[in-house]
Amino acid sequence: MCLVEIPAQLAAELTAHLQDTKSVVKEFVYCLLIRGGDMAPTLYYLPPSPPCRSILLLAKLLDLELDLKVINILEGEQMKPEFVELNPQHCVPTMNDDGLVLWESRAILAYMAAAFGKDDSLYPKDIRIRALVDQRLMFDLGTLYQRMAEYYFPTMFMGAPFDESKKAKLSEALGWFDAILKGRNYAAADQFTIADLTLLVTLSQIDAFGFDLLPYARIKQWYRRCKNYLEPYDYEDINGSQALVLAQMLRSKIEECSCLYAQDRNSTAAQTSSEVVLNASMARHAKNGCYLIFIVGTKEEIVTFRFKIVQLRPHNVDA
Ligand SMILES: N[C@@H](CCC(=O)N[C@@H](CS)C(=O)NCC(=O)O)C(=O)O
Repeated sequence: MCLVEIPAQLAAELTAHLQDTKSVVKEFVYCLLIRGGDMAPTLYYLPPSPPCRSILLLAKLLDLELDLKVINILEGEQMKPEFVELNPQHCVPTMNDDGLVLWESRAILAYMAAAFGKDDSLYPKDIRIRALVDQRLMFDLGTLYQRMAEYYFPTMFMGAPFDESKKAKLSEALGWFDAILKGRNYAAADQFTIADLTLLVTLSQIDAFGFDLLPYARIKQWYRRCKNYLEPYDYEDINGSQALVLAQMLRSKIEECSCLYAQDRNSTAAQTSSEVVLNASMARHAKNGCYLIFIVGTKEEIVTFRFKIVQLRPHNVDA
């Protein structure tokens, strides 16, 4: 149970007051005190989701109890009417703190640090430092995380081939982040802030996906420093191991696509450019660009499309 701290003078006044009050009134006052301190914010989340991981890490740092509710987005649970009613954008993490419903992980981080921080070190009140923290939070949201997602997620979720231009965009963003870190131990302030937290979750995911971080010396030092700082706060359990879960999903998808590719190359060789019927899964991958295809039949529905494979592109996998 989370206890409310009552200043000593108020406690003394309350006790004195309760002593000459009837017991029914006493119970009412006790009730109010206990309820006020007992409501842990609810977090709707899924453990491997990177933005959810940042919220869990901050809760650990703040020693804040959360009422955790898993929403399995891989099973479409976020589309259940009661969740959409709460968050029309149906994404996790979503927090409900006594009726204040928030989503967008970086907004949740800012709220949690301001509302539950013992001091302002994680989200400084000094407006010039806070401006830098906010800029880094937005850099992560709109640039670094975004570019990581654009490069890896089409492959991880749909088996699309990697796009080299997206890789170059991610390298560019990492270069900017490396430059931001020039002369700094942490991303925005002299100490660890929520800017480091969200950037760390993104960076650890990029690392787990196998991106080469060697060219980014400052990032590598900062990465080590932040991991050391968070190690006593269940960093590995909450973030490190879950980043590997997504990396494994990516690897499995790559293997699945390579199999499809090999399987199809064989059938093409056997049938030497005769017509083939693609099943639904193959058709989906074909649509995602694994094959150059030539449609020779007419459409009834996707599973009965008839394609003539005229050329197979090398499967573009680099992780
Ligand atoms: N920018 C958001 C991203 C939230 C997001 O895209 N969450 C994903 C899981 S990582 C999700 O809930 N997807 C399911 C959906 O949007 O329906 C944040 O940082 O909170």
